[in-house]
Amino acid sequence: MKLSSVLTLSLGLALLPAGLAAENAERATVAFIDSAGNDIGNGVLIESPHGVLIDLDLHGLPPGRRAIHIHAIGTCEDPDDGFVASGGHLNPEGRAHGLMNPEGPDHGDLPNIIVREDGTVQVELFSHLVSLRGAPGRPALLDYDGAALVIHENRDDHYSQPIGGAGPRIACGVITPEG
Ligand SMILES: [Cu+2]
Repeated sequence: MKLSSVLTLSLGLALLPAGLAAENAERATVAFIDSAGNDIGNGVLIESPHGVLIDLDLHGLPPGRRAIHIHAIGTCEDPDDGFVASGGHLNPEGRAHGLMNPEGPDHGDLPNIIVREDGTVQVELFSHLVSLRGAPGRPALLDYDGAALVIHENRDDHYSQPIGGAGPRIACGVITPEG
């Protein structure tokens, strides 16, 4: 490709209306339940060229810093059993856990969420490690067995194995294709 056409191409991309890419981006939704089976809010996941934006609007959670991860199986069918059916972290390459771990992170790792005193949290997280439908180096959340977002009782120390000391699972939401 000639330099001039490269320049034209990059200019063309730069001139795209800012909202257009996001509006056309693939989305998934997540409806969360707690361990009593109560609705505690929702999330939206939006595919980007570099990963997935995770927009959360939750209530009914214990105040404080809580771990949240992407777990490998798209089910929250067992609140009475602590959501173990959602499996371990999305981790197809068997990496060590932890955003701060030199051997990590695994593909399910995310920063902690911080729940307000009234039990609510609104936050945008971003994972450059995953994709909704599959992309080079970024495993798909919407694969044959899906994936779930799982909130834990404790904060994630982002380092220790296997899950950063996050403790029991207190909430869960299945990542579901929109539409
Ligand atoms: Cu987890």
